[in-house]
Amino acid sequence: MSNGGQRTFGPLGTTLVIIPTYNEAENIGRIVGRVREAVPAAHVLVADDNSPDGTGKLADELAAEDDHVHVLHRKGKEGLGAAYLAGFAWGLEHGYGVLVEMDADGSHQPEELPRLLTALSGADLVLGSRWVPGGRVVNWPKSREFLSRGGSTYSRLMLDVPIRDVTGGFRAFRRETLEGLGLDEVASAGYCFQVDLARRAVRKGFRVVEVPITFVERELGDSKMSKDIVIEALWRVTQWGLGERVAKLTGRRTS
Ligand SMILES: Nc1nc2c(ncn2[C@@H]2O[C@H](COP(=O)(O)OP(=O)(O)O)[C@@H](O)[C@H]2O)c(=O)[nH]1
Ligand SMILES: [Mg+2]
Repeated sequence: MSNGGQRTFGPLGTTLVIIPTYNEAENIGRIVGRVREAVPAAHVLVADDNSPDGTGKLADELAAEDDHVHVLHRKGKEGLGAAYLAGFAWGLEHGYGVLVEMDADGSHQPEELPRLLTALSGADLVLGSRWVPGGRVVNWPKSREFLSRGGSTYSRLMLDVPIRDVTGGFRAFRRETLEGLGLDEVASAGYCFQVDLARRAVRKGFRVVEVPITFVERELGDSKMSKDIVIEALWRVTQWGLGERVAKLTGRRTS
C-alpha cells in the first residue's frame, strides 16, 4: 500500500478503524467524521450487514467522497463477531499494520483513539477499558453496568485472564497479533467474541494492555444487545473455563 508520508501512525503501519454497523443511519456520518478528524492518517472500514435503514448506502456516499473510507457490504445480520472477522480479513489482505475495533454509536470516542494507538507501541493488543482506574461510563443504567462488570469479573475468574474489561469493544491490534490468534477457529458471535479474542491473546503470550476510556451510552438508534447475546457469552465462557480446567487435570491441551 502506498504510504504518502502521512498515512501511517508511528512505525506500525497504516491504521484501519473497523466499524460494524446494523441500523446506524443516524450515527454513521458523525462517527466516521469524528474518526477522520481525530486520526487523519487512519482509514475507516464500515462493515455493514445489509442494514434495512440504509446505513450501507450512507457509508457508500461517505466512501465516494473520501478515499480513506471503505465499505464492506455483507449479506445480512450475522452478528458483531462475524462482521469483525470479515473486516479483519479485509484489512490484513489490504496490508494495514494496525486494526481497530470501534462501535458506530459514539460509545467509543474517536478522540481517545490516539491514546490507544500510542499505547500499542509498547503492546500487542490495547483494550479500551471502562473498569480500570480512570475509566468510566456515562449515562448507563445501573442494570447495564452491573451486567458488564459482572460479565467481566466472571470471565476473568473463569478464564484466569488478568483483564478488568474483557467484553469491551474499543481495541487496537497489531496485525501480527491478529495473525497469531487463530481467527479461523473463532465461532463466537456476540459479546463473547471480544472475550474470546482477549483470552486467545493472553494464552498466546501477547502483551495485552488496558487503557482507561470514557464510554458514553448511545443517544441515537437502538442497542442490538439481546438476551441471546448474553446467554451465548455466559454459556461459552463457562464452557471454555471448564474445558481448560479439565484439560489441565488430564494434561491435554485445548485451542
Ligand atoms: N455488522 C453488524 N454490526 C452489528 C451487529 N450487531 C451489532 N452491531 C454493531 O456493533 C456495535 C455495537 O452494538 P450495540 O448495539 O451498540 O451494542 P451495545 O453497545 O452493547 O448496546 C454497533 O456499531 C452496532 O451497529 C451485527 O449483527 N452486524
Ligand atoms: Mg452501543
